[in-house]
Amino acid sequence: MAAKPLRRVTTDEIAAFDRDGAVLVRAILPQEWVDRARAGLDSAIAAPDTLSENLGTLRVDQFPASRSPELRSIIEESPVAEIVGRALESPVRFYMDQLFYKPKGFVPATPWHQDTCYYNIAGHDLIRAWISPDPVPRNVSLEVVRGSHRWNVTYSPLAGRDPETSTRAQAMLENARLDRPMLGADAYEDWTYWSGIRDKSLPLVPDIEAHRDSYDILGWDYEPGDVLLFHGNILHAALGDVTSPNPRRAHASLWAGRDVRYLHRLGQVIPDPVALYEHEPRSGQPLSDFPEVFPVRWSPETES
Ligand SMILES: O=C(O)CCC(=O)C(=O)O
Repeated sequence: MAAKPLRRVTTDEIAAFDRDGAVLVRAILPQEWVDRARAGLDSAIAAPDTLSENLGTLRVDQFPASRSPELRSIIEESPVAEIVGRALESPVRFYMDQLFYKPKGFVPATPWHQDTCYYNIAGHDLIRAWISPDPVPRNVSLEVVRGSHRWNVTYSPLAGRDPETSTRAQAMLENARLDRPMLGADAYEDWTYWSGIRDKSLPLVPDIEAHRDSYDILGWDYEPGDVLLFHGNILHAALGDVTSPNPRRAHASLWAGRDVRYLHRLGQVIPDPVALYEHEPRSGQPLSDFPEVFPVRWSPETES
């Protein structure tokens, strides 16, 4: 049985998540899970795999829980499943996780992006739980464009921009280890972000940073024990480009509620969870068609 949170997610927090697309749920994760997150992040950071990528001084790993028992326990045994399920008011299935590591010293910003286009799933009941064992003050913490989870737009993945028109994409291609995108289970052998350039129909993320006053931007001072919840379709970024005496280690898990379905995207960037490939999923299938890969981790029907 999973561990309980320090307190219930309040009705105000549930309403804020629904309205704004993000909410910082303060002081809800017991210290034991903060400590496990720290241990799991440190061991995963020390042992990169083929799905680890250095984007300048930002290190991003895909599916780190698949190789870290501590991070796996955060998915399977911690109160995180209950916290996301209560905010979504839905049974929840774990889809995938990522690690974001910015060492002490120069802490880079994370550019504005939307996660939707990076995965082969679609739906409104998508929620991200972002936790850190480090205090993350406002000047290096996450920001969202309030309400953008309801804009009903899928933007082009940042890292997948067309190298013919984007210097950022050109630089990524030059650094890529591959000369072709790997999209199936073979992506686990070696992988970079650049397969996203395959879908040229998606609009670019607007230049939010250059026009901050035109957007309703939400941000927070984060403390260990808080859980930052944000919607899977929201535009988000992290402030940075400052010097910090502390590292910034973060674990972000993506959870799916009732309406989430498989959707094969032309410009998919991140491989599917490896166990899904043998089921040969078709677009439109609900994740509940794959209970062995995506078991329900928490449900309001079984808990009051
Ligand atoms: O931690 C960060 O800087 C970025 C996090 C992020 O983009 C995400 O969790 O989707």
